[in-house]
Amino acid sequence: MPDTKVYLLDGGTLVIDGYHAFWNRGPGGELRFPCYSVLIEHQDGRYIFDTGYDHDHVQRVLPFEKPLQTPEQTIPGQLAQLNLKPQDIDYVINSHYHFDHCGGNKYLTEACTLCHAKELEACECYQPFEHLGYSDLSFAPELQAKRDGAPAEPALDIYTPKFETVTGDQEIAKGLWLFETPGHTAGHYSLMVELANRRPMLFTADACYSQKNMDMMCISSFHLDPVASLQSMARLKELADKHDAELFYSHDPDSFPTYQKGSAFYS
Ligand code: 5PN
Ligand code: ZN
Ligand code: ZN
Repeated sequence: MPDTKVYLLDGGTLVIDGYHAFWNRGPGGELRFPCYSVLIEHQDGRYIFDTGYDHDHVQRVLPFEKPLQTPEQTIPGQLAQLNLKPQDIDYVINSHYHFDHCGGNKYLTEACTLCHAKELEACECYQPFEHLGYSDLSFAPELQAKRDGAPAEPALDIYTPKFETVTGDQEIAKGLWLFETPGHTAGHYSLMVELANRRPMLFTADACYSQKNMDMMCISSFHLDPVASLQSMARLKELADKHDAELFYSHDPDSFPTYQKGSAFYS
């Protein structure tokens, strides 16, 4: 049985203000941070956890985030570096449906799409202040059409993802664990991957942007529920302790350069 391998796919960078990265703490000023996806080669198939942002979407809807993404940093570009095509991906897991985590879903036309049941609901009934976060619905053309008030004629030529929703903590495949970490959004999941030759990798996703957020127990300003967000950060710490797992943060300008990328992998 082949061992599980984990590759990190570099998705480029965005800019937010320091007060958005560190809620009510700052310091303020432009902060450029990385976005990435996680490719897991598993005996049951190829999984991608999060798919980064779409450059054109950000340029159109949030140009103040100054997206920097080369063609090599798109999902097709990153997969090509590993001699893979988008059609080779069997499952997409989305931690949540903010634009910087689902922008590449649309390329993965053969994949079954997995998320928390509450997160799929949130795409249709988010709070008014979550408008920008949930601005990219390209992963679900039917939801996009509904939002646009377009006639619901079934277009057979568009990408129609297969959704599977989950609730609770789940081992979705051997050694692949989803842990509920709500607060940042209603149905946020973090992912732990158990590997043969090293400590488990615990991908926080946006339940914790960076090591600094964890050190200060400071959440980001983008959140549905700040109290739940803080509880989820505490939960990540406990999970890391319990499983002797290494935390991998979602948007950490300091940690990301130390992560293995490209054709290097964790196993
Ligand atoms: C990077 C980023 N920028 C803006 C928003 C937002 O409005 O909700 C989430 C989010 C982001 O992750
Ligand atoms: Zn987010
Ligand atoms: Zn994010």
